[in-house]
Amino acid sequence: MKFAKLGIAALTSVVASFALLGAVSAETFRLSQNTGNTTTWQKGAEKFNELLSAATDGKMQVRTFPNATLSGGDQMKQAEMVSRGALDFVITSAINVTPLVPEMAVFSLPYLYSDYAQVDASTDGPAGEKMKEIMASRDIIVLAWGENGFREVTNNVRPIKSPADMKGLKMRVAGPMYIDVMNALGANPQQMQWTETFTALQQGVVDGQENPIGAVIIPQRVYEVQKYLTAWHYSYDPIFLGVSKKRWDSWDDETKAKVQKAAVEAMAYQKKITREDTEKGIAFLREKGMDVYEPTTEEIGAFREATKPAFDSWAAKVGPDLVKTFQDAISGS
Ligand code: X2X
Repeated sequence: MKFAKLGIAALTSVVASFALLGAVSAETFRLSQNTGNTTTWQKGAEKFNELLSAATDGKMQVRTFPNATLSGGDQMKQAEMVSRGALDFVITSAINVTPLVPEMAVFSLPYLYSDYAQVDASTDGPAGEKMKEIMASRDIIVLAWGENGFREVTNNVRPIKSPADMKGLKMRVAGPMYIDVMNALGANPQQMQWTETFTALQQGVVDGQENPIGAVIIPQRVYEVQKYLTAWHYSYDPIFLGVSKKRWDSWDDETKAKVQKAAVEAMAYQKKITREDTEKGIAFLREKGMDVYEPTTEEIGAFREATKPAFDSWAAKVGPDLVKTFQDAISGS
């Protein structure tokens, strides 16, 4: 009897120490993303955690911090933090990385892309690989491309059907290239953190903004504070799931393979739900009371023409060879 009790006690303590060991060897990594906790970015991040912890029997966990809280709400600073190893993972969009890696602006050059087939031909081919190399040289390992999407313009003043309609509108933008694009259209751009934009729109500090429908406008309820939307598809914005080189280099090949696989699957899922939500998006926004305008091919041509000075100056900045790599992928699609 006594022995049996002792046996159970010993067993319990062995089990407890194993549990403890397990707990000690489990590691939680930090992932920053700069949209709210309802977006497809967040869902992609949560999927990544789910897949990675399943692949490692719970030994690797990823905690996601939305709204760029780890960089004090500064969406551009996340890339710099990942680059120096102050953050493990990041999900962010191309434009936010341009202060550190100007070449990332190539994706979002105005009217570079017309459709998803062209996008996929570049992210999944040599153009996407080239960008991964450039990012790795700045100590950010891009594990997989995901999608923010084609950015559409919204405002509270009037329907936008031509470049002239943009004149004088106070537009919130995320990054430097979009300032030049808005200036080319005669608007009055202002760079602002995404986390501050909803209130700025609500209070009329700015008249409008531009963001993708499925990934951001719907989940962050932009329709509650904006009347007009024009689906002008003026700029495509990818997101990526990246890891600091410092962290990446600390892992053995087996761990790297698990992280890579979880990232690729999580971003494929994120891209899929983003496209689904975007497809249903215009009908949804109309239901919510937005006045949605879908420009004709000629009208799109006029926007393309008007934004060409910004295309040219940024193409020069990112480098003609890189632009050509992208254009080749697009024309081959
Ligand atoms: O700030 C934006 O507009 C957003 C959320 O789309 C980006 O991060 C670029």
